[in-house]
Amino acid sequence: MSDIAANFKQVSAADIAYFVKTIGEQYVLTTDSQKDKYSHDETEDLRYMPEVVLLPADTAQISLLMSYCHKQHIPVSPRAAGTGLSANSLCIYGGVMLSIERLNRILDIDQNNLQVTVEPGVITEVLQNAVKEKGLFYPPDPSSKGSCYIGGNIACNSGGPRAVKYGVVKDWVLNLQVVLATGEVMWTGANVLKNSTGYNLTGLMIGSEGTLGIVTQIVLKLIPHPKFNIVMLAPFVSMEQAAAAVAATFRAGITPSCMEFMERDAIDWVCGWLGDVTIPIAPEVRANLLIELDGNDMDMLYRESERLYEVLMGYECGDILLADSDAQKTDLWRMRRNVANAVKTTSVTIEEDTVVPRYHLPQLLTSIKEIGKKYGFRSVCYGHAGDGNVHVRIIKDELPDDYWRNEVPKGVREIFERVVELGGTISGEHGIGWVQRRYMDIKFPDFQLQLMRDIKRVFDPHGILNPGKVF
Ligand code: LAC
Ligand code: ZN
Repeated sequence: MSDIAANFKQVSAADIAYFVKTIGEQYVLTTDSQKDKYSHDETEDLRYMPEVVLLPADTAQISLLMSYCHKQHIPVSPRAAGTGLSANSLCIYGGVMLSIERLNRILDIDQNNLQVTVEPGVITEVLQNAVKEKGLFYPPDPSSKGSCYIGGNIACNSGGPRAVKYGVVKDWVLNLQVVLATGEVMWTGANVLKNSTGYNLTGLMIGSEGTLGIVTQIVLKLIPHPKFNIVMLAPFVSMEQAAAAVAATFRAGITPSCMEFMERDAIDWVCGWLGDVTIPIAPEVRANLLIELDGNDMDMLYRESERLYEVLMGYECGDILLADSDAQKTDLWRMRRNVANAVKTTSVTIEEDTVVPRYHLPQLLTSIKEIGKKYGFRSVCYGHAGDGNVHVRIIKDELPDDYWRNEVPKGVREIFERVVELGGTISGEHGIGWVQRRYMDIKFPDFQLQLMRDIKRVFDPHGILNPGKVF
C-alpha cells in the first residue's frame, strides 16, 4: 500500500447505511453490474472498480457526504461524464465514486448581464444550445461536447477547437460554488467581469481535476452568438508546411475561430470509420488544416478568407475545399471530432496532449515522428494547431505488451522533453490525471511539485479527494 493510501479506510456496512440515509437507497450503487460503467473512462484500457458509487442530488447532500468521508478518511473520486483521457476520475484507491450526473439543471440564463448559472452535470452541447436559443454563445467546445459535462470541462480546463479565438474554459468562468473536502461550501469569486479581490480561487479550482473540491454550481460568461461562419479544408504536401502556415496566418492579422490540424492517416481512418463522409483528398496530401472563420458580416468574412488563401498558398497549399452547405460543414466537423474514436478502434492506443508556442509546431511534429521511429511506434497527430496543441495518438499495433508498458513510455518521455525544450508543456487540455503524472517532473522541479502538494493539503488535509491524480 502506498503512503497516500495508508490512512484510507475501506467502505463499511455502517458507511453504506449512512449514505443510504443521506441520499436514498436507489442512489447508492453497490453491485458490480451497477458500478461497472464507473470503473473506466475513455483512457486506454484502465479499470478500477469503486467500492460504492454515490449519486447525490444537490450541494447540500454533497456537503454531508464530504463531511462524513473526511471524518472517516474514505477516498472520494468526483466524476462527471467519464470522457477524460488521462484517467482523471478513476477510483485508483477504491472508496467512493461521487457522480455529479444528477446535478444537471441550467438554473438561470441572465440575458441582461450575459451570464448563465448551471449545475456541473449539464452536457456541454446542451448548455450551448440552450443559450444559443437566446442568441447567446458559450464558445468552449471539446470534441466530446455531445457527451461531456461542463463540470468535467472545468475540472480539466478543457479547450477544443474554438479556444484559438475565444479562449479555454478558464476564460469563461466567473464564479464557482465548491464543496470542500471537509464539507464546507464556498463561492470562489463573484458574478462580475473584473475581480482583484484576494487570491484567485476560481482559477485555482479550474483544472484541479477534482483534487481540491467538488464544483456544484458554475457561473459562466456569455457573448452574442456570431451570425456567420466559413469552413474550409486546406491540404498540404507535408505536415511541416501545414504547421508553418498556422503561425503565418496569425502573423498576417487573421484570427480564425478554429484552426485544426489532421495528418493524412487521421483523415483516412476517420472517413473509413464513419463510412458516410467522403472527402476527396489527392494522393500526395500528407496533412490538412480545417479552418473556420466566424463573424457578423459575411462580406468581411469573404475578404478575410481571400487574405487567408494568399497566406496558405505561400506554404504549397493544394486546392482548398470550401464547405458549400451546412451539411458539408457538419461532415467536416464530424470528421475532425471523431479522429480519436476512429483511431482507437484499430488497436490499443494512448493519447498524449502536447502543446508548444505555435511557431514551433513544425519542429514538434518532426520530433514526434523521429522519436516514434526510434522506439518503433506509429502515431497519428491531430489537434488544435492554432493553439500549438497537438494530440499524439500512439498505436500499439503488434508491439509486445512488455515493450508497450516499459519502453514506449520512454519514447513518450522524450516527446515531452522535446515539448518542454520548445517552450511548451505536457498537457494543453486533457489534464494530468493518473496516467500523465509520471511525467510531471519534466515540467516542474521538486520544490514546485511540493508547493502544489502543500496547496492540496490545505484544501484536503486527509488527501481523500481524487487521490492519485495530478502528482
Ligand atoms: C480532440 C480531443 C481528443 O481534440 O481533445 O479531439
Ligand atoms: Zn482536443
